[in-house]
Amino acid sequence: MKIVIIGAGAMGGLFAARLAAAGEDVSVVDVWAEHVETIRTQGLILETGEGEVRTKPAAVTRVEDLAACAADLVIVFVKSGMTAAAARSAQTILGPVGRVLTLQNGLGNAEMIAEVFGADRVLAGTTAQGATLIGPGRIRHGGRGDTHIGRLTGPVDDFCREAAMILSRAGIPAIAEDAVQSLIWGKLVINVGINALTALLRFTNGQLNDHAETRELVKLAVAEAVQVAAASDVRLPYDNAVEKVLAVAAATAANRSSMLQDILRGRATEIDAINGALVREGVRLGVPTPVNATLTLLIKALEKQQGICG
Ligand code: KPL
Repeated sequence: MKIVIIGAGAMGGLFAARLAAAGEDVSVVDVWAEHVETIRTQGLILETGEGEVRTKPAAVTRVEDLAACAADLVIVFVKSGMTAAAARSAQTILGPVGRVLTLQNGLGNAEMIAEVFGADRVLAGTTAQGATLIGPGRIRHGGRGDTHIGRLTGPVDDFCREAAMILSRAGIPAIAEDAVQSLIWGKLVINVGINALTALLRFTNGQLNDHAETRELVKLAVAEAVQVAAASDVRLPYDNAVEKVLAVAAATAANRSSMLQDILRGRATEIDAINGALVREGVRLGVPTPVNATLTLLIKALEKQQGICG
């Protein structure tokens, strides 16, 4: 399978490195010229608990430079604010029966891609893998966990199963599943509970468990998310959402959430696709979400104070 990853930050870089190390035909597209140049000249280095893995996937800053590529699978790993643009740019590289996979955080990414390619060609899901972008050409593999992928519409098919198998063979255990919205909301609720709070407090994920006050804030934010999910008729993939979120925070204790990493690197966060999206869904469905509205405003104020344009 010819694979192109758009967005070679922490997660895109991790997937690219693992797929390339497994011998897959993988290329990356990223707007950060220094990162791309480093991958091209020195390779992409993945730091793991077992040592460094060095690979050299093809790397470009513009999708057009892969024009003749006819990819079988495009994986979108850009920040959610860039999803629509990434999907449009993928039109020039996706092969005639190729599909686009999103494992991004937040709501609405799969739907934005479906607007360009049609829902039948979209795979979506979640990953519990964790990674940090250390610098140009260098990624650190953090927490490990399962990746779940399914079709945006309809039950899993051979393509979906093959994509899951290729990822699994590359050391990213992946499962093909039917209930894509349940997966996406399941991850959304986790991000709602962890990301904004860790970014505001500059806490690692694990530190949320250390204080009664932060556990209570997680509980309040997550309770709203559970109510919005129920009003959307989405069944979450776990029974006790607060326990689940605190367990994920414990399992990824040393991680800096992606939102904290964004704030520390002076980049726009995914607040609009996470807590902000929940607030919008709450308004649409008549479910109050005051805690998430407050978290959204606080992160937006923080972005502005740091001169970050959303
Ligand atoms: O998905 C994550 C993120 O940081 O975006 C979690 C699960 C919170 C892990 O850090």
